[in-house]
Amino acid sequence: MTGTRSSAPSSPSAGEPQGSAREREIVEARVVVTSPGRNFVTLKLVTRSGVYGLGDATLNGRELAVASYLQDHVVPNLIGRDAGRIEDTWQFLHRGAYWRRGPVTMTAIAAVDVALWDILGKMAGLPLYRLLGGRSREGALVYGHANGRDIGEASDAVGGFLEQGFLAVRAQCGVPGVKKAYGISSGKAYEPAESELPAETVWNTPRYLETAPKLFERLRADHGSQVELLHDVHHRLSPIEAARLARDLEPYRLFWLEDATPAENQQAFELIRQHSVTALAVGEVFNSIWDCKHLIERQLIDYIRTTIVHGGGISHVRRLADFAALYQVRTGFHGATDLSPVTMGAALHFDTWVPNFGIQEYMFHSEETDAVFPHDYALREGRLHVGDTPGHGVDLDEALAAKYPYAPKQLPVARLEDGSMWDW
Ligand code: GCO
Ligand code: MG
Repeated sequence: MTGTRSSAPSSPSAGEPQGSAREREIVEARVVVTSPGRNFVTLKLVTRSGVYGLGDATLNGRELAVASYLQDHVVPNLIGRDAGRIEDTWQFLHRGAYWRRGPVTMTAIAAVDVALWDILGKMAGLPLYRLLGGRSREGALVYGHANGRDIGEASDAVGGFLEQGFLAVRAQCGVPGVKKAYGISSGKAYEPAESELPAETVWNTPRYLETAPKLFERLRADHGSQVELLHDVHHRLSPIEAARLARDLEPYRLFWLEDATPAENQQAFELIRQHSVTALAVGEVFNSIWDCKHLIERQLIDYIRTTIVHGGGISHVRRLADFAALYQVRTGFHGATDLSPVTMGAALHFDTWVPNFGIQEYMFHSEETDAVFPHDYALREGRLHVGDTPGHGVDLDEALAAKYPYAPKQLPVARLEDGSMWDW
């Protein structure tokens, strides 16, 4: 899918300064959908000078909705624009669209925004973190995903991460009597969007509430007090159940308890706070500062998870992070494998700069994905380090990408044992 201006990219004319308005003109925009192990949507913007930028536009299970939003409604507005007007383009796509917010819109805007920041970095010859204000830390603390069918297996998996040098690990385990509990993979790599139509799973809250504290009791007994442990409830509990779990987990000193209850009702977190001092993280499904304004202002959470691809790009997430800093809320960006290496690269530059950084989620992409998206970030001693390649440092091998056609896959759904729909 592509949009072009009749004149193709050409070399800058003699006498024009590097990065002039003419050189910065966007002459081509391509939406690339590829499936190297899983689906990814990428936007490539090309300027008249030939410098290009990449933005991730992947929304798990709804990939083609974002691809169409970009191709049919955004790309025609980009051709002929000055790639240097990052803020104005953001405002144009957000304010100017009239229909604001929502995951599809904000993911599309993010793709444009990140591609423009990438172009700015490449034209300036600077890595993205330097454009944002420079390095605040040497590397970004990351957490890996350990899971097991039972508590013993989950503990072994945590041990495996510690052997690899991880300092922080998210732990999930199977729940007796629950088939396909959240976070437990059937294969080697955890990938929830497995089938063309959503897989049906069955959820049992009382069994889960019994199991989770036992998992963390065992993890502290097996691995001691130094490792940072995290856990994701994945939106399954009511506010009072979430409060009870947060209180029951207190002795095990979690780095955070994530998505304990759905957060559309931001006030719900007041109840959890009244009952526990377990640190709380929320926000991977948010796409705007308005989704978490109350949570942050009332200091109802400790970490905000909204990351660049689903939160309107660097330009919006930067505002969100600055707002969160006023309340000592720190970032803890979503980083599951359904966010492409382009998002990971951009997020890591952000993490390297942002003063109120907390942690970064990191799951390994498949070898096929890494080959389609060559990048210069690297894991060392539990932290991810960005390189000094200008821009966000992640590229797209379009010839290789073309070998992996789109394959429709959706996320699972959850029901209670009586058949009622529940939150997955
Ligand atoms: C996490 C997440 C993911 C989501 C996935 C949905 O904390 O990593 O909850 O695994 O389920 O990103 O597409
Ligand atoms: Mg999560």
